[in-house]
Amino acid sequence: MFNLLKKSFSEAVLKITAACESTCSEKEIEQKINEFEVSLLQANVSEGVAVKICEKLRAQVKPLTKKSEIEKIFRKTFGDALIKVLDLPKIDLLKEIEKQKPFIILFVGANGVGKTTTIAKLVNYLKMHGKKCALGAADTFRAAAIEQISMWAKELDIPIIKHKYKSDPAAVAFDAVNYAKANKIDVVLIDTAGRSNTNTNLTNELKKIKRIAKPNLTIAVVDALTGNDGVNQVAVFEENLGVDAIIISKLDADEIGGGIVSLAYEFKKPILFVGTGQTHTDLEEYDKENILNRILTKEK
Ligand SMILES: Nc1nc2c(ncn2[C@@H]2O[C@H](COP(=O)(O)OP(=O)(O)O)[C@@H](O)[C@H]2O)c(=O)[nH]1
Ligand SMILES: [Mg+2]
Repeated sequence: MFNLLKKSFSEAVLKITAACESTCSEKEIEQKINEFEVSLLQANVSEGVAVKICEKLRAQVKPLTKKSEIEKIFRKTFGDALIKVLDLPKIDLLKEIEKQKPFIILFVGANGVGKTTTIAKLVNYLKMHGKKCALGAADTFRAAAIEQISMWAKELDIPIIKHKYKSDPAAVAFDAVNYAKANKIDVVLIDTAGRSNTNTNLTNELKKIKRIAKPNLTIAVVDALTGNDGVNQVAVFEENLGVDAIIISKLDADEIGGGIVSLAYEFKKPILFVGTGQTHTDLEEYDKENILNRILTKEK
């Protein structure tokens, strides 16, 4: 996990220490920090964060800094800058759910990012906390999507409200909410279709679902692997629909690593959970220290 970002960091430390005698010259420091900035960008860290981190390093690593001190300074400066970026507003989901019954969650995200799988994971989490859930299969764009979410509903043993393939997704959402009201359901999770994120039909469809279902929470699911495109995807949903929180999927498969840092920096919205696999138990609550440790832990 996060191997490229880890490597950027450990190589930057190695290169700068190798370039220095007992102390470093200003030119060497400048050159190595510039190289580090480029490697951060290559590891999907957005420009704003990379620039900030490197400014801090420039301020901390001085020409008379002892070679033996450099790794410590790099680690501390990089770690402090990252933890600041990863420190996001929080939503206490279980507490929010207590306030409103049924609590309605709308999931949006580009095609294939992991929305449906994430919904299954969240259902499992909510069930473990004693919440009664129901699903709205409002991705009516693909027949297979309705089958896929129906299989999750079966596996997790919860009700699902679905209509025919190609039917109006807003009508599915409407029925799911009414079902929940009539059946004392705590949480309704509404799946939606993802196409290209600039598709106007999809945007209008999602707006209609939102108008009709009146979700308490709109969650954008983003694939950790998409890097800067993930930032663009969320920006489009934020602009057209409004996004309250983010869930990042596929962290287990993220060999690069900067995506989560960029999403945190660009939106400063709560990241509720991270997805770490393909089964319904592969969901972790977002924990900034944990993410930081994963970034800073040396590769084996
Ligand atoms: N490795 C990994 N795969 C995931 C994760 N979440 C989803 N996937 C996989 O990504 C693919 C697309 O997921 P799906 O939920 O259908 O995406 P959707 O089109 O956004 O609904 C599936 O093969 C999932 O098993 C995750 O956290 N880790
Ligand atoms: Mg889906």
